[in-house]
Amino acid sequence: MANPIYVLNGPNLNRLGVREPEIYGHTTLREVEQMCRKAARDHAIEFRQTNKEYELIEWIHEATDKGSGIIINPAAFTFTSIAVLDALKMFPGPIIELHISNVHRREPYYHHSYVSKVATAVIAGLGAAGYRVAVHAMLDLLQ
Ligand code: DHK
Repeated sequence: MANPIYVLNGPNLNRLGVREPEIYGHTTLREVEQMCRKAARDHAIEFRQTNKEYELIEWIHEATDKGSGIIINPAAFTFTSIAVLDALKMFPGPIIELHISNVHRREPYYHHSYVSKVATAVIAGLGAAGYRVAVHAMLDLLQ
């Protein structure tokens, strides 16, 4: 069995479905998880969300020891956390940075991503469907 793909989600994403639906849509995080598992077929997925920066960092460390790829929506930590960047620098496999919205069309404080410095690829603006695209892309990268 291949090592799992870690799908990691940062702060406020637990509120998907009711959080600014005009931006993030009506799909819930649970539905996103189901979408990822369906897209991954028989490849193992670790799907997690946290509002705690330290916990996201610890999960990146866990993925470094046990995972094959990381798909990460760091949410607001994207733009603020050098600690998340430093953790991702240790990951030897492919990293896909994911945003539901097109952050580059939004407020200027969403325009600079620390995570993009280490990401293999960035997906932004596809809505929740971006997670499915990211899983398919990750499976290709892991071939
Ligand atoms: C999610 C968030 O919570 C915001 O902080 C980002 C990102 C955008 C998203 O589009 O998935 O700016």
